[in-house]
Amino acid sequence: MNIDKAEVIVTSPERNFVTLKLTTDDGLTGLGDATLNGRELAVVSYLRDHVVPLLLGRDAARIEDTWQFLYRSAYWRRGPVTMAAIAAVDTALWDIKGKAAGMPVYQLLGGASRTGLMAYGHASGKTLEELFASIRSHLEQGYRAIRVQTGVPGLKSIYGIASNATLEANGGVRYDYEPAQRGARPKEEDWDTRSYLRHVPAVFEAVRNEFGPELPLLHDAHHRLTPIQAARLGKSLEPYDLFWLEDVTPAENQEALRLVRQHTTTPLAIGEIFNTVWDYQQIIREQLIDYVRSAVTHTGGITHLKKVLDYASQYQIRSGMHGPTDISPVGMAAAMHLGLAIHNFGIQEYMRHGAKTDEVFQQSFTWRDGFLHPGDRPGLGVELDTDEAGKYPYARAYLPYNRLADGTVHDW
Ligand code: GCO
Ligand code: MG
Repeated sequence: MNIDKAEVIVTSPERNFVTLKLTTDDGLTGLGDATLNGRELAVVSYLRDHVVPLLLGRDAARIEDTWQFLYRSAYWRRGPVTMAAIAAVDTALWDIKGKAAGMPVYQLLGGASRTGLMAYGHASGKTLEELFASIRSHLEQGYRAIRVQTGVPGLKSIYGIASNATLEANGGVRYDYEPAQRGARPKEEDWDTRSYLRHVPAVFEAVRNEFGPELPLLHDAHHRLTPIQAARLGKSLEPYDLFWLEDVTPAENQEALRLVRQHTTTPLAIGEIFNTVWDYQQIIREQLIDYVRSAVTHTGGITHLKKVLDYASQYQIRSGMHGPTDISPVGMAAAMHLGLAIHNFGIQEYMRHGAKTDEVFQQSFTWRDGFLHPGDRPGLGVELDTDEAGKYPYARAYLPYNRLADGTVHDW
């Protein structure tokens, strides 16, 4: 079962996706997600120019060996581009192994540890009224856990809050949150931490008053705070019993989380921009977080993320895999198989892809009563329609960024 063909497919139904498709000499195919939002073509080149030539003729059954070969032989380790490329190869090989065995990937990972994966969706609104409407609409869609993002008085636009500007920029397609915007330059947004810190606890109080104590609520600070500001936010949100508070500080500085932890019992989630176990080494060992946020797509695939999560499980730290729409249906399927199999599953982020994306990627997962299941087709359960994919060429798109009132570039 050798790899006979390796294709990198770029398609942009509603947003850009990069998919690696491997075909073996006995005709099995496997898919891997290599999408790196806003920097997609760097991974395309890494794969096409450097990895594909190495894959041809390799034994498709040797997943661990291929992972180690790609990681170690490059010499230049880690980083989002490298790890997204390795992830795509790894995921495609798991897909092939599942098809060869006639089993869904979760069976190969040890079988199901639960009947379904609780998922959270993104509710947002510039005003309380819009936010409540968004929460209600998510509850109607079946969500049993909800991320709450809010506008802040005095700020024009904040990443993560659906707005009319995004609607226009994306040709009238409404998203639950702001995707990378198509265009030649990133959109500039504004930020003011003091207003944010004053406003957010009041919003959570209002949400709890309206929706009661049971509903699990999450919030993403998107790396915008200093450690002491993060500590204050965690403390001020304690009365509202958050499921988690996400990315409170830019976590390249793992030590910063110690200070946050000393001051608050609000559970912390981190890791959507991490790409190896080394990014987690200290924060897991010192129990500075409660949830691992990495996506299979950005963390070296199923093989590597499973190792991170097994390490985390020794400290009762659970998974909370990244799942916005910039994770393709292939990456989402990989997350669902892994999440179903591991013992320390926590929650899965999930938002629906658009109708065009669902035509390009034929999927077999189910979404019932707030729970996801990857389905029981052999492999990942996703197929790519290359004719459909070909209808949507790559469209340049950038994530936005922030400036403070005095013009300083800020974390966004
Ligand atoms: C989340 C994230 C996303 C990221 C996006 C970047 O928690 O879902 O913060 O909104 O910003 O995936 O590409
Ligand atoms: Mg996030």
